[in-house]
This record gives sequence, structure tokens and C-alpha cells, in this order.
Amino acid sequence: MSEVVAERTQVAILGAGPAGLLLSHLLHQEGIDSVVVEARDQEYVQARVRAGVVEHGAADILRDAGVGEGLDRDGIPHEGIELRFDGESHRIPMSDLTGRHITVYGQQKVVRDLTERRLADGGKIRFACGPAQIHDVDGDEPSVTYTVDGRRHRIVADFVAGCDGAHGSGRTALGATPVEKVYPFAWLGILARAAPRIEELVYANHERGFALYSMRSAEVSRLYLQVPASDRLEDWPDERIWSELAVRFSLGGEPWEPTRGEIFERSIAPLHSYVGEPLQRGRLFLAGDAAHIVPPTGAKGMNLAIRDVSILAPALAAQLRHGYEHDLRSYSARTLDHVWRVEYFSWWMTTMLHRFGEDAFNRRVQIAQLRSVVGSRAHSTALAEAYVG
Ligand code: RFL
Ligand code: PHB
Repeated sequence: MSEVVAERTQVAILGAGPAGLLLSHLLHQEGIDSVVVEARDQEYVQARVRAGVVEHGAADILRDAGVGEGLDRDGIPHEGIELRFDGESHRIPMSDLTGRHITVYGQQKVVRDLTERRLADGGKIRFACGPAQIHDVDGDEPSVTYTVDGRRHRIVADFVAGCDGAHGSGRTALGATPVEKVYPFAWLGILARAAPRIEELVYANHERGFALYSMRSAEVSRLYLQVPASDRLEDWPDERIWSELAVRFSLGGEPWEPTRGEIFERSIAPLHSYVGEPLQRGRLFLAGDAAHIVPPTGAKGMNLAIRDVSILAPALAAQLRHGYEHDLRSYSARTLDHVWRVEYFSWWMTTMLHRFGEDAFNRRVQIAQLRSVVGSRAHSTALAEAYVG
């Protein structure tokens, strides 16, 4: 290995996803220097299709940070969602029940907005570094290393933030005790060039499995199907996807077809709940998917990532600027309380809406549960409050 290129910053951040980019931006606003190290190249990071729902509180965090312009211009506000089961449609009027709403705005756009803003502000984002490593988090001089074109780079920092997702180095360096649950199924997700047939998201519980109808714009639909975790994309040719969606969205015993269009993106993602406790060790702090994973049924992953860093950034700034340690020391405890409530909501939505094998008792209880939710203002409000955040 050739020479080491050394650099110094206050906070070294791994990962240029929503968590890492927003953390870097918030720190900049507090006058704190950071460097973001990202394994993949910029094009790849900005093309990665993921979340679509920004909850009320997360939208406020982005706006307050001065990065909500795109969201307010191009995001689609939604005031309700539909629950579909037993061939019937039921609306949960979220805004009437809570006075708050969600915004459909793709995670790619959040990442693009944050990246553009960081670069415009002279922020340091190192793309295409390959997987970076974290060192000496228990000492006073933690560092991050990575190798590009055979040259080894080292960033020495006061603190390291692991915002590098579920498969990054943050988790390994922290060595937390995982508390987790693996679900026996996955989501097949597609993006299609098709005008959505719906105005609000439809969450469907069907005896053949869960389906979700979402969107990205007036021209692009986002749809998901519950599939066995062992399924591969080859098992799902276009015709099978569309006809299965029509069956799962059935109304009054008749198949109900989403508008069809060219499928231009598809993926299969297993469902998983994970929390690594605590979220900090020495000078290392985790945020976003590095710290926790929720199944996507509650649409919470990106929102949690945004919330984590809105707590972590001022805590780091208070320590670095004023030597005030309390908020940083209590970061994990303060964050985990909310994380576990979101884990609970995401698990609850997942168990209520998915098919779990042939269990007839489970199936009957699910329908009773859904009837209770749509039939009671108190139950609907509980769902709506958790959903809008
Ligand atoms: P990210 O976005 O995964 O970013 C981590 C970044 O770290 C890089 N990286 C490394 N960099 C340097 N060194 C290393 N050793 C590295 N290892 C990895 C990676 O390349 C990457 O760029 O994590 P972050 O920032 O914590 O953000 C979390 C969100 O991405 C995630 O929670 C959401 O996408 C989850 N999610 C949803 N969240 C919502 O809030 N609303 C939704 O509607 C929603 N829908 C979803 C979802 C996730 C889904 N999938 C694919 C699991 C729907 C689906 C299907
Ligand atoms: C999405 O639009 O990608 C989406 C919406 C709601 C969810 C998950 C994903 O619960």
C-alpha cells in the first residue's frame, strides 16, 4: 500500500444516504466541519430507489433546515390512506383525525436535494471510496480509512458518525447487542410508467398476501407485493406481477387492476426488524439504518434516519462548541425510546396486513383487527397518529 493521505475534521461521517447527508448539513449550520465518506459513486447513490413517504415531523425537520424546497414544490401531500380487506375499501382520514399529513416524495429526491445543498455550501463528500473502516473509537483520536486507486486515506476526527446503513462498518465497530426479528417474506417492489389509478395509498390485506399501491408522480406508480423470501425476480415476469396485483386489490369479489405501464425498476427486499443497543460507543455514534431497521409497512425507515440526526447534530455541536457533554452522552437513550415506538408500529402494521402461512385463526384475528381499526375513531386515530409521525 502506498502513502497515507491524512486529513482532519471534527466529525467523520460514513454514508451519503439521508442520515449522513442531513447530519453533515445540520452540523455545517452549527459551524461544525465534517467529511462524508461514501462507498458508492454519486450516480449510484442518487439512482437508488427506496422510500417514498415523508412524515409530517420529518418534513418539518427538512424545512427548518432549509432543504424543504423540493419537497414543498414537487412532493404530493396526502391526507388519508386506504385499507382494503375482505373486498372492501376503508379510508383512514389522517388529516381529519390528527391535523397532520404525509408527503409522497421519493428518497432519491431527498438525497439529491441534500447532496446539491452540501456541494453548494462547499461540503466535503467523498464518493466512490469503497467500504471505509473505523478505528480507535474508544480513544481520543478516532479515524476513518479508505483506499482509492491504491492510495490509502485516513481522516482523523473528534467524532465518527456511522450513517452507513445495515451493511456498513458502523455496526461492526460499535459491537452492539442486536435485538431483531426476521419475517418469513419479502416485498417485490416495482416502478411503472403508469398514471396511478388512486389518489391515496392503498394497503391491501388479501388471503394471497399483502399488496401496496403507492406513487411517485402523476405519471409514475410504485407498487409492492408480498412474496416468499426465497423468490427471485425471474419468478415474477410482468404479466404475473400485474395479474397478482389485480387479485390482491380485489373489490367486491372482482379483480381490480392498477393502471399498467412499462416496469422500469424492480427489486426484492426481505422484511426485517433490528435495533442494535446502545447506539453509541466512545466517540462513535450510529444513526439511520446503521442503528435500526424497520419493515417498510409503516413507511418509517427514512423518517427515523432524519429524526436520529436531528437529535445527534445539536448534541455533537454542543459538545464540540461548548464542551457540553450531556446531550451527546444521552443520545442513545433519548433516541431509542422513539425508535422502539416506531419498531412497534411497523411490526403492528406488518402483522396486521401480511399473510402468515395457512393459520386460519391468525387470518380471522387480522380481519377482526382491521374491522376494529376502521370501525373505531379511537383505533383509526391511533393508526393515523403513528403514521403521520
Ligand atoms: P442508506 O440510505 O442505506 O445510506 C447508507 C449509505 O452508506 C453507504 N455505505 C458506506 N459508505 C462508506 N463506508 C462503508 N463501509 C459503507 N457501507 C455502506 C451506502 O452505500 C449508502 O449510500 O441509510 P440511511 O441514510 O440510514 O437511510 C435509511 C433509508 O435509506 C431507509 O430506512 C429507507 O429507505 C427505508 N424505507 C422507507 N423509509 C421511509 O421512511 N418511508 C418509506 O416509504 C420507505 N419505504 C424503505 C421503503 C426501504 C425499502 N427497502 C428497499 C428496504 C421501501 C423499501 C422497499
Ligand atoms: C413507497 O411509496 O415506496 C412506500 C409507501 C408506503 C410504504 C412503503 C413504501 O409503507
